[in-house]
Amino acid sequence: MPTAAATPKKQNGKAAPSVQNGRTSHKPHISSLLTDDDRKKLFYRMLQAREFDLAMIRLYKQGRAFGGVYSQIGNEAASVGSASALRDDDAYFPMHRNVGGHFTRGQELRSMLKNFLAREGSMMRGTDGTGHYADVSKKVFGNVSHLGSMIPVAVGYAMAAKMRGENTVAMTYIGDGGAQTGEFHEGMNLAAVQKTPLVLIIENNQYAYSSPNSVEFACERLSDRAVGYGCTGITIDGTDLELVYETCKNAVENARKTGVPAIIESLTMRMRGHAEHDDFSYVPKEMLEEWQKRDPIDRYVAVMIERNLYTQAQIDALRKEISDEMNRAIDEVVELPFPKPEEGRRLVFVD
Ligand SMILES: Cc1ncc(C[n+]2csc(CCOP(=O)(O)OP(=O)(O)O)c2C)c(N)n1
Repeated sequence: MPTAAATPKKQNGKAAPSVQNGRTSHKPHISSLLTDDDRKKLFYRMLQAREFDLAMIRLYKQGRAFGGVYSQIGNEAASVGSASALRDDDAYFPMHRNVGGHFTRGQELRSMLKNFLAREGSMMRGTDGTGHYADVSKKVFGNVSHLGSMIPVAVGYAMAAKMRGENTVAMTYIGDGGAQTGEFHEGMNLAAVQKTPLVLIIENNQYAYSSPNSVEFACERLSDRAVGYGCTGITIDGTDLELVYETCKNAVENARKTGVPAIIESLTMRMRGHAEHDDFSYVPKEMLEEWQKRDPIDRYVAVMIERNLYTQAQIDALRKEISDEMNRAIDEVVELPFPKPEEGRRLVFVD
């Protein structure tokens, strides 16, 4: 596993010197587990996730989105890198900042847009405007809104899969805020005692709504809790795609082999408000500027160019292609009808 030396420290809501590793002083990790083809695929998914978020933000501002728009800008490497470490038969329990993970699991753009734009025939039949859906065929089960509750659910899945003799792993996520719930503790303890192959990514993006890390927990690293449960734990830079991938891959395969769960704390910054209604004026500007230098996509663009996988012109063309396809898909989806009101009752009340 990568060592903690590559790890910036938590910030307690302030710009800390230890994370002033801009693009020049902190070289991204290059994983021997990835081929150049893999790199291109992962890069594409990060770009797709970013474009999806930007499109949803535009739609929100135009009054065409429904409910909150929770962007994952800044979290693309954490989301795509972790989900890529799973096999297709492993189970994925995403949270609200894992659009990149949805794409990685093979979720189709139009199907996601239909759900996010609450159209008839979408996975949640118009009753949801984000990712509270399960796509059983792709083993995507997400997400339980009550923070912390998805951990015991994922543990339960992993226990059942183990009883069925499947040899599969369940991966789930929690934010730095949600990591302070009782269900986090109950879930992780049960996972460790029962030796269930679970990998939990704590997405520490420095804030839970307006609460900074300093009012959330007193330990140095959230991964330090692992020793108390009897599982493995590591804190990593969540803006470094290949570091995330390799750490997660090792944790997934170790959990599969030994049944020992893992806690991986991924350090990032929430680069937008909690959702688009929130102007996040409580976040110091310097802190955002500092993290902007660590933008996961910019960092990986540099890797792509340095390794001669793409030129800047090819990357620009790729981004345009993704953006054009996003706009075409949105134009199609917004023409679709909304569901009939009675659809909202289906699967809630017995007829
Ligand atoms: C048990 C519970 N309490 C409160 C909420 C309301 N809520 C939704 S998201 C959120 C902040 C979550 O912060 P964090 O876990 O750090 O994740 P982030 O949104 O920063 O990614 C809150 C308080 C909730 N969904 N569940």
